Amino acid sequence: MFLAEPPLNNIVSPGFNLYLFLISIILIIVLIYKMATRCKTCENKLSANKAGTRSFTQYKNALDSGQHWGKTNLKYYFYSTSDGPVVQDGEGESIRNWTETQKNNWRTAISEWDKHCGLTLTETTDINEQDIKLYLIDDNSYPYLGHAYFPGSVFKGQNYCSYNNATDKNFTVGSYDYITMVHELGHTLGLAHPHDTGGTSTVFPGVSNSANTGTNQQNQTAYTVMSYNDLNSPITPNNVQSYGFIKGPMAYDISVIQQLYPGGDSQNTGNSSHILPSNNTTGTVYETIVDSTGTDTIDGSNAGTNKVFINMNPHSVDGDSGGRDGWVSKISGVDGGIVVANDTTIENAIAGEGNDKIVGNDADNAIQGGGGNDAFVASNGSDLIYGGNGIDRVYFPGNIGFYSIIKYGTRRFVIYGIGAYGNIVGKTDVRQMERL
Ligand SMILES: [Ca+2]
Ligand SMILES: [Ca+2]
Ligand SMILES: [Ca+2]
Ligand SMILES: [Zn+2]
Repeated sequence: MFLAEPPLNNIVSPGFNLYLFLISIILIIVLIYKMATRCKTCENKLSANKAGTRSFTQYKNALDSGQHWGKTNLKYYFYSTSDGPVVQDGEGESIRNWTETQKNNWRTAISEWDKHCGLTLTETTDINEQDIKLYLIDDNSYPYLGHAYFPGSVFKGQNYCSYNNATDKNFTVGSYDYITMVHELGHTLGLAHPHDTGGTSTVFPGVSNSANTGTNQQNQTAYTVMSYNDLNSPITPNNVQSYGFIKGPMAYDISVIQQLYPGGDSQNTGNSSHILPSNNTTGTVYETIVDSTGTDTIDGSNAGTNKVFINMNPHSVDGDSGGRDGWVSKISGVDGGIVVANDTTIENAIAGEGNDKIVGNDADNAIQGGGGNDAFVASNGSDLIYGGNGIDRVYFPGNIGFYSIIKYGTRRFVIYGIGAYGNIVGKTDVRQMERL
């Protein structure tokens, strides 16, 4: 009898804490050996975070330098050796010419910011029109991957990438080195680090230095590209690769940049299929998706029998852990995946032939588990869940006393959530299902 089964809201495995502890130890050891620092924009002393209720405002204040551009049309310009040998901030690095491949990767990084906010970032070949100045510097004595200045600086717009320190000289989109482009451009537009007090910014809750991931591990590049926890974060690869990192601003960055420069492009209009990357190769990235309209799907059906984890919920951007294994939907063993942006609604999900786990959201969902022994976390709304083959199970986050269950034939159940007044507050129609 399914009602007699173990507590339905207990979905954390008993090995969780030990795993987290071991990961933390490895993280600390590797960080000690980390050679290059992402950038040196902010050298202010760190400030301890006050305890208290976490909110988006708290995270926004940590990423907002307080310095912003006073206009929305910004032109960017690629510096070359023909523009003269002296870098304008007087630090004396020598300039190198950008290759066309490097420029194209910059254009991707720039468009990734452009589409999420009301700024219009366009290229110019007229040095007199430049707002954002893109330098490739080549200096053996320079110890950083890049640096940039806030919009309130006399050096505003200046943005430097170090060729000398880059492992992937192309700055391939999704590579460890490409992060520099997205990160430094964040500074150029006015974003600060989550771990220090650049401009008038605060720090993320629970963060006392750049290596801390903070409360619920929010200080990592999977959630903000302004973090230093890129290499060896809990999610990204543990060594420098030409894939496996981020493509653009992530959930916190997107929510903050939208507030600083309201507006932004419609994205993924129509019915969209957001396919989870299924192998580690060039182009495999972590990406935060904004989806404006349509009936949309996160699709992990190309995972084969590798485990798929899908969290359909939009990132809360208020310090929540995601609560159900985190905010990143991904295929096990693949360094890449999807985070749903805060204001985006995904309706449907498809897993693969492995033992997968899917967490629904407040919308009306249609969810397919595929083969394998799948686990589903039920959610608000009127949902339809197909277990597929295997021994599948649906977990309900509330007390079983608040649900009414009707069984239809074999392997089909309809579960109604019961509100405080005996009213029906949600419906989950479960098919091909062995366990509740
Ligand atoms: Ca869509
Ligand atoms: Ca499955
Ligand atoms: Ca739902
Ligand atoms: Zn930085």
